[in-house]
Amino acid sequence: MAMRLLDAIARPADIKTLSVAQLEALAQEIRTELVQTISLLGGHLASSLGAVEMCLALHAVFDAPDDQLLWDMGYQAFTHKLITGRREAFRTLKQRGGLSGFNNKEESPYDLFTTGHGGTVLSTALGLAMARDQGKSARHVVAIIGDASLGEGMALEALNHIGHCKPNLLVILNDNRMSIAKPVGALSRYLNRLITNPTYNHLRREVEHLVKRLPHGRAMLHVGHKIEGSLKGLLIPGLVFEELGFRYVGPIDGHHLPELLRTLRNVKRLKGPILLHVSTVKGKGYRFAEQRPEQFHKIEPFHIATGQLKGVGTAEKGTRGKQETFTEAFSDEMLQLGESNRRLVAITAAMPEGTGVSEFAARYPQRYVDVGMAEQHALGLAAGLAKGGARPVVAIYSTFLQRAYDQIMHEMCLQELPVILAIDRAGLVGEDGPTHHGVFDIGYLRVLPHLALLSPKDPPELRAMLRWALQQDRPVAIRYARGGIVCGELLGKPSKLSLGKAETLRAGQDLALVALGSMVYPALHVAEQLAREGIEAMVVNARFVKPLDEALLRHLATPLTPIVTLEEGQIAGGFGSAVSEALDAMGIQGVPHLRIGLPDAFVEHGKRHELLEQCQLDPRHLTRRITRWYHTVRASTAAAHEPLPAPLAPALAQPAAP
Ligand SMILES: Cc1ncc(C[n+]2csc(CCOP(=O)(O)OP(=O)(O)O)c2C)c(N)n1
Repeated sequence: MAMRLLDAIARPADIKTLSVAQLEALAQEIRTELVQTISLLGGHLASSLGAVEMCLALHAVFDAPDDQLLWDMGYQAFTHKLITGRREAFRTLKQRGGLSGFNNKEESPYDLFTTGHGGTVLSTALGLAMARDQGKSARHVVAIIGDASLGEGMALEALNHIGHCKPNLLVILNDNRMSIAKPVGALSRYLNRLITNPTYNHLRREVEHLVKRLPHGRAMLHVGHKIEGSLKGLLIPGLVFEELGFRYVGPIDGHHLPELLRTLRNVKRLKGPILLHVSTVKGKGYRFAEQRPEQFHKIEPFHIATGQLKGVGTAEKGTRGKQETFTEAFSDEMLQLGESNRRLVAITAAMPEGTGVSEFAARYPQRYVDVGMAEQHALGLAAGLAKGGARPVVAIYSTFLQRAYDQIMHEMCLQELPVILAIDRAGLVGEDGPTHHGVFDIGYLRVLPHLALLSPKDPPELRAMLRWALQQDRPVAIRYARGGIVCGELLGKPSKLSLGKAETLRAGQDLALVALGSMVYPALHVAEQLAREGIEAMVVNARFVKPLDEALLRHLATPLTPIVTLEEGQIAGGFGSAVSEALDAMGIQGVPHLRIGLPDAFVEHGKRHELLEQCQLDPRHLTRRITRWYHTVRASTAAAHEPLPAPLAPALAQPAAP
């Protein structure tokens, strides 16, 4: 087999010697590699297919890593991975111990930041440009951002600031006219107009060129620009960016290598902030991805010849068999509730499929809002809707909710508004890794006054919680894991919910396993294993992180029953901490308490079940840890109750000296 050009590329410098024809051939090899790899492993595909030529052209023109190329998120920059020394490891993409599916600073000196949240790159690029300008370096800083991500609050804030500072900074707008789903927003409409009506841009360049040659041409041009300015955006593409302080260039064809190379070489010489608008096609070069870019944004393993999924109908990883997932239950329950409750509004921030609201959108389009990649706005909007009498449900991934923290506090909780947060992917999400694990929400939500924070043990209980939340006149947040239950068989219909009340699922006098959400079924499993050793564990489905079931805790504390709290979230500040604080506040001391959850570390990527195992949250490890802990506690309490050796007893009976 002939050696591929790609196999000879160890670093970006290796593509600088290639002719345009060779670069075009390389682009095709890369597309084949992308399709083959993702067809086997699953993952993001369509965006990277659309950015192949752009990646190659950028590396051909700029000198990374001296020049700093920053990709927003990075799942669209697999070409960048392939030509920056990661080709041989590419087939480990998103596998445990393998390459990350995003930018990763640990992985390569060509990745400056580890990123997976959208819209961050303009701020970090501006910071790098400012740092450069404080030193003597002449390096170029280039930020590449997608059209949907440009609408993120953080990106718009940066755009505003860049226009103010006017650093030498090149922003590449990778415009494929798609978010994951169809893009929303006036900005997106504007960009679309720029791409579909490029005539004026060419005309303007021609006229400028001509006028400069006339006597007094430059002065005329100056007047011309003023007139042009007064004509506002009627004619001038990119005027919005120009008014913000950028020089707008484009749109150019992002699949035409000669045009890309020529333009990049030109803009490389320009000073100040430049916005280069590059038009690309999501899924380019692979028919099925071009036809179904939303599905191929991130896809499970598929057959290349047909574009069909290999495991059609299989459940999400980490889920038991074909049982319903939390997302499916949420989606279906929303459909039903939408029928009976005309005030129900579903809100998503650019994730209709992932969060399960697309069916609601199709059935009740008037009561569905996709705000685009704008999590902060989603929360503010929900608050306004709730104030106006609607019942908004914001369906959002735990990790992206972090963007809207202030709005949860300020717009939602402080106002005591009945907004419901349906927090999906709460816990370890799997292959997307540390940028996407939803493991902080318990800590950051449970400190907010007025909020009720719940977590269902299984999909049927999520349905019940959603129905319950709609009856409350207060802010409610429900967090649930990716997939479905991780072990055991579904219990029957959930018992009735009531505010701040836990549910006891199994009686036992030796210790209490107080589990939250996804950890309830594993706790039941552990209790069964303990029973084989003659240890009877009570299993409690906590249901509420806030308000906590204090009556239950008081009950457990008389006599002092050892408590194990289990949660799929950071231990620090989490559910176990809430239990400790509550015991402390009630003046209950001496309860042996083991807090099980996630460590104070960013957990890497891998399959969800692998990560649960790695973090010792799988049934096998849980059983071992809890059994061992229980025996230690028993041994130490037995020792504490043994009569003390005679000489020590009186000494300890004395009050301590001040
Ligand atoms: C803050 C944040 N919100 C939501 C997401 C989920 N998400 C990942 S990619 C994406 C669409 C990005 O579209 P665009 O910027 O146009 O890039 P493209 O994939 O089209 O190249 C969304 C919504 C995210 N990663 N970060």
